[in-house]
Amino acid sequence: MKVGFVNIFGKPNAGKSTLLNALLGEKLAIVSPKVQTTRHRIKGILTTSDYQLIFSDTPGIIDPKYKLQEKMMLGVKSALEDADVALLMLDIKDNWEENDTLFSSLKLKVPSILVLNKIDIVDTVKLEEAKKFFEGKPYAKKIVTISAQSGINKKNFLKSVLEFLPDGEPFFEEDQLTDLSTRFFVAEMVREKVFELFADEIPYHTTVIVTAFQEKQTLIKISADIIVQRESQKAILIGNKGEMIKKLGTMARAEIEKFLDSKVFLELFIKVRPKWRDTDLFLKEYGYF
Ligand SMILES: Nc1nc2c(ncn2[C@@H]2O[C@H](COP(=O)(O)OP(=O)(O)OP(=O)(O)O)[C@@H](O)[C@H]2O)c(=O)[nH]1
Ligand SMILES: [Mg+2]
Repeated sequence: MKVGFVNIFGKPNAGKSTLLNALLGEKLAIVSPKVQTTRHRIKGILTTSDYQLIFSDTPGIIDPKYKLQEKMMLGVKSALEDADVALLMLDIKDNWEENDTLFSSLKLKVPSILVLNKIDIVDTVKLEEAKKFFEGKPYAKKIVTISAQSGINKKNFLKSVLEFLPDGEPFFEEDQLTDLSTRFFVAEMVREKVFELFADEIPYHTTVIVTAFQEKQTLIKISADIIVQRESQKAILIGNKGEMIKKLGTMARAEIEKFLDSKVFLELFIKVRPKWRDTDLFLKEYGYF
């Protein structure tokens, strides 16, 4: 049996989370058109009788400016350390030189595959140019071109990955999909809607934590805190006569019900915690280790 950690790296917005979801056939990681959506390393496990692949989605690599971002980069670091194969992913429309510099700086000792994503938005000429640019780079043992959003040829994709993996014993039970809790994914779904509904600094000053999760007879009752840094942000989240928080709740609930396959009662509370992004105690409380 082929077994190994297949960790996805790249700049923010490359499409890493979209790829993880496509590979797993399940929406595990939240996705948004804004940068720095993912803040944690998220494992997605794919097991058959022939292999167990433990994929990891990671936060987009950045130069951290505050403590939350430092914690985000710790998730990247741990994934760099235990990868058996690295998937180095970029948005084909992004700057190739910049990505080249980033991928070289990772100094990977394990085989890595260059994944050119979003090929649906370029013509074949551009695609060939990109392939030529990356061909022969030491970190590009192989080049794979995909559109993670329109759907990938999973069989082909996995074939490229399996080539580089060792034989081994599985680490996880065959029906285990991830190593993170349901509460984590629920909080993420609320956070995804914050990314969708609000602009500017709001998504970046916000986090979400589930504070109660009770399975009742006919539904699941969930309470979550939405944490912001300032009173003015709380007012924006609430909106005129509460219309924004209501909209947020409705959208998040729909997503959570799909994920849990159950009716859900969702209660949201907004809390102001000045400078939570730079305060160790808050970061820990909100799940950023
Ligand atoms: N056109 C197109 N858009 C894509 C493709 N893959 C992802 N996207 C979009 O690109 C944006 C970013 O996707 P994500 O999966 O959130 O990117 P990410 O690399 O996880 O980003 P961070 O979590 O911020 O590091 C989203 O709007 C996706 O819908 C693709 O193949 N084609
Ligand atoms: Mg992501």
